[in-house]
Amino acid sequence: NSVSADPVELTDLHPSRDDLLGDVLAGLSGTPKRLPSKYFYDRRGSELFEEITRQPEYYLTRVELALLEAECTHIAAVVGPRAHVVEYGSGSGRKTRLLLDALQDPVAYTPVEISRSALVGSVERLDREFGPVQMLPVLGDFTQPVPLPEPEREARRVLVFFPGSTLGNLTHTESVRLLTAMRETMGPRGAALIGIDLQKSPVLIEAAYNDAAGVTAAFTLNLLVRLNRELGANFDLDAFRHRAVYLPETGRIETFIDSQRAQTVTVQGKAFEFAAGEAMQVEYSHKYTDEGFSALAARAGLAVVQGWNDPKDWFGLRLLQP
Ligand code: AVJ
Repeated sequence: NSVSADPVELTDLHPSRDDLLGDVLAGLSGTPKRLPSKYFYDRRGSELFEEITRQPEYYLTRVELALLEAECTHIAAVVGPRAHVVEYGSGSGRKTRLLLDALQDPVAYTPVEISRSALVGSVERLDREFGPVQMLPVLGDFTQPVPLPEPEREARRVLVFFPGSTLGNLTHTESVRLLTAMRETMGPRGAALIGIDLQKSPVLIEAAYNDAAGVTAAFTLNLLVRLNRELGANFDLDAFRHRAVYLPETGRIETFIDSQRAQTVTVQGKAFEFAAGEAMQVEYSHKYTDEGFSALAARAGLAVVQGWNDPKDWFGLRLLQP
């Protein structure tokens, strides 16, 4: 299943059009209607996400980058030499650069990323910058089992890197399943470095998902643009609106696409009725407490062995081991 793509070999496990269609038809048939957030990341969606990270309200990326920069020497000391770094949802690879730079003699780098354009772009840049690190990219959905490519040089341990609080997009049940799969991937001597957005003032959290410039709204609605293009759906972009609310009781942002009027949308000949004001659920972004995150990890057989927070305790990095 590998195709050669100069200069590095790419394992192509990209979800097929049938996967997308099946997930969308199932999601639109449910009550409430739902669409999976992993489908946000087509070429345009990955670009819009990068633009979100530059918005003043979206503190997550800025704070995590500063935290990584401040702590990467300590992190590298705990991880030790000759790691095979496996990153889930690697995106642009900006955080990867800091980590690979700090680690002692990393052997290989396996980004697992669903956006072809983001993956190819980041691997080309990192390959130029980190010559001795073997690039073993996997194009695919990290919530599905991913066969780990074998580096030419033997690694001392696998380090799974999962920054960005992307774990927060999964339900707790899905998170435990993913963390369990991660434990399998890393093996008994492995470790995982996970970025988590911490619970804080609801005003700050809600602002991060409702930026004034409307970039997050464009990012959310781009999902409908994608379905129109790739599945021949007929979502009227002017008749749907982005809405994100933080629920302190569940510690999560819930993002909806609201139908502005009663309307019918057709996807591959199947009609779906939307009522006026009907909310379609498109994303969760969970925010964590220390206890809550440790409990999730424990359910997957993983222990938090070290943690680092930024000075305001807005964002954390946690090192997990079996
Ligand atoms: C990339 C998954 C971390 O949930 O904060 C940003 C995605 N969605 N704004 C997040 C996102 C809306 C982001 N992650």
